[in-house]
Order: sequence, then C-alpha cells, then structure tokens
Amino acid sequence: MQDLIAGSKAFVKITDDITEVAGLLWQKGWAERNAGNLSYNISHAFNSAPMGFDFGAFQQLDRKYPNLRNQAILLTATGSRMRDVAKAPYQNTCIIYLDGDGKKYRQLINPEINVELLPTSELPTHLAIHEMLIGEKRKEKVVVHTHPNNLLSLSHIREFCQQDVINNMLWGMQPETCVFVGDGLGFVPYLMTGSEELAGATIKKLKNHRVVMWEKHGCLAIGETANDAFDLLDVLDKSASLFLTCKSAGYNAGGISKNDLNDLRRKFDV
Ligand code: 2HA
Ligand code: ZN
Repeated sequence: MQDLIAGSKAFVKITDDITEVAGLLWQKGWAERNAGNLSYNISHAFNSAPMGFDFGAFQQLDRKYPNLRNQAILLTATGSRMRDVAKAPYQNTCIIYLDGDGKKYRQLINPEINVELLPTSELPTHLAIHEMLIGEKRKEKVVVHTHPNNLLSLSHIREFCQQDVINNMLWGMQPETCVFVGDGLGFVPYLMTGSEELAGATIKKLKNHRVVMWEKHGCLAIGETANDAFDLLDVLDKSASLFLTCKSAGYNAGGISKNDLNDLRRKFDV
C-alpha cells in the first residue's frame, strides 16, 4: 500500500504511530470489542491528489466540510477492533478523499484487500474536528477516541460532571497532570453516540481543551501524532486512577494544594 503513495516515508511514520497507539489502547483495557476509533489527516503524505489508486463510489455526507476539500483522512473502519488495527492496519482502516464541495467523499481502495470498509460510526465528529483544525490553522492532525476506565468511571459520579470540579481534582493528583494537561478536559454532557449534536458540542470544547470527556461514554483527544493524543489521555487517566485507588482503600486523596499548583503553573509556564 505505502509503495503507491508519494512521500511514503511519511506514510510509514503515520502507520507506525497508529499501530503503536492502537496496541496501547487495547493493552490499557480502554478498547473492549470495537470500542474507540481514530482518524488522521494524512494529506501531507501525498505530494498531490492521490494517484495510482482505484476509488470507491462517491458517498454523500450529511453536511459540507469546505476545509476538507481535497484532503485525505485515514479512519479506523466501523466495527474494527483496536487490537486488530495494531496487527493489520491496512485491513482495519480506510482512507477517504473529500472531493467537490466537501460534501462527498470517495474511498481509496487498498489493492491488498480490494474491499471498501465503512468509516467509523463517529465519522461526523472526526470530520467536524479536522474541518475545525484546518480552519483554525492548528497543528494537530490526529483524533483519538477511546473509553479510559478511570475517567469514564468518574463521569458516572454527579459531582465530577462539572468541568471545573473534575479538572481541579485531576490536576491535584500529581504534578504531571497540571503541567502537561494544564488546559484540563472539556466536559460534554451525555449525547447520542455518532450524532451531529455530539460533534458540535465536542468542537466547542476543543477551542480551549485538547481532551474532551463524553459523559458515561469515553474521551477524545487531539494531537500532532496519535502518541501525543494518547499521552494526554494517559496522564489524565492516571490522575483519575490515583483518586479512585485512595477511595477504594477507604481514604480521600489529599490532593496538591491550590498554592502548590499555582507554583507549578508559574514554574512551568502553564
Ligand atoms: O467505535 O467507541 O463511540 C465504537 C465507539 C463509538
Ligand atoms: Zn466510543
């Protein structure tokens, strides 16, 4: 597959990044069955419009994505398991190329498998995010959605369904969280999976946060690479696990004081 793509070194790097993170999501236990999905704007791996591929039939989208015109987006296939993405990325991902006015796409047919795979059920959210990232000239190219156990557990506790409350607790559990995820997570109240509403609410939160929590469902993160997005989720989930471990031992976590957190923010320019 990569032999067909001009600038294939970039594509190999992308594939390595995706397979590594897909494996980590599975090992973490955040990706039961077909849970989670990811997408990557891989347009930079092509020198021009993709050549040497067969394309599938045009598929209409529910809305226009003008910034995604002539962009190639790699997505995990609907129903694919992260553990399979890790082992066989070409059999479990698809590349779509948006054409015309950004309201339809064609799939690049991978000659090795020669079938069309349907993109992830969270396609509206993934496309809306890539549209926003280009529109706002942001450097992130990857969207990772997964179901991190500890963060997801917190979203079942009413007190933590308030963005400021959950962020203050998570920052207080270890210095890394305050330093590396100083923007905290954006909290989106429960909405139907795969819906335009969920996509819209997520976009709003991504203006100020790189991680979004979907109440009682999971989290989503953006990054320049899949590993960058994974790191944000990993650090936040570690905080959540420390909190819950103290609770299950019968104690309340003390948390780093407000003053100490402010000192950290000053020192690390958060
Ligand atoms: O792809 O996680 O949110 C399965 C999901 C949907
Ligand atoms: Zn999900």
